[in-house]
Amino acid sequence: MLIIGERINGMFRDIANAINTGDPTAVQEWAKKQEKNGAGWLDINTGPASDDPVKHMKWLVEVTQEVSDVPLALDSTNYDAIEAGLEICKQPALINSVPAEWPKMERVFEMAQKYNAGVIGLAMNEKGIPKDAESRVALAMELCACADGYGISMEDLYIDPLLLPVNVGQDHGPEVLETLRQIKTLSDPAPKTTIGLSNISQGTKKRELINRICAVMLIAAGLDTAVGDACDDELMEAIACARLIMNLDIYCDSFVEVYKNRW
Ligand code: THG
Repeated sequence: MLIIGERINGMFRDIANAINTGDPTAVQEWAKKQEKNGAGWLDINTGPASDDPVKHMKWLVEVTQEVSDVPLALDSTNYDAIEAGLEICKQPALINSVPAEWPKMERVFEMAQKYNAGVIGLAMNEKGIPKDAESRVALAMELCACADGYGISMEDLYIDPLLLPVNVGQDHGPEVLETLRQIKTLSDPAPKTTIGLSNISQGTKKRELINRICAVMLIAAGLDTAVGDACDDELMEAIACARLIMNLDIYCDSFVEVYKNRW
């Protein structure tokens, strides 16, 4: 499974410092470390404190691409920042993300077409994140229909049912699992799925344990990819095990070593 490495995010103090000082060391170290541990994309997010997301997104993309060839997931609610990043990406990128709202979908799907990018579509709209699976699936369907209208294939659309911290929205957990199951029945071919895995454990104890167990349960419900901590070896191993049991990857004695850099 391809993990979208979450670590280049201004939410983390070392990345916020790098952005403020213009010293790329921390960004480039995390880029190399996540690539080495098998990340399939690197999430790039300027963080909540950035006063110039367009400039900072460009800088993060530039310095990351100096040391890594892993494709990037441009993570912002500022679409000018996403477009500035797309203009300089050396490889097809992922746009992270768009809610099921006009005119945001129009802007994002047009950009995706122009830059040959994939899109993460969020199961939310102007009214917020619905609780029940049926409403999340209805929003997923709107995203699929709109993407299709812009010629974006289901291969390039990743639906994110939106995972809330377990200490905030505990009753959302089973709904997210049910949403993942139903998304695979929406169309043939079905869109792909992704999720912000570390959201589940924000503000809790035993964060890594909660993230690992959650990843396994989400994979059993059909999750294809996740924004997560690629540098947590036990998470990566738990994912490999879950994929074996789901018959998604082929078993061999040293499967963890063999597949570590191939998800
Ligand atoms: N869906 C999609 N993209 C996303 C999210 C999502 N991108 C951002 C986020 N959610 C996923 N990435 C993170 C990155 C970090 C953390 C959680 C999710 C995290 N950070 C520490 C915290 O808040 O406790 C930061 C503090 C620190 O350790 O320094 O947990 O849902 N499509």
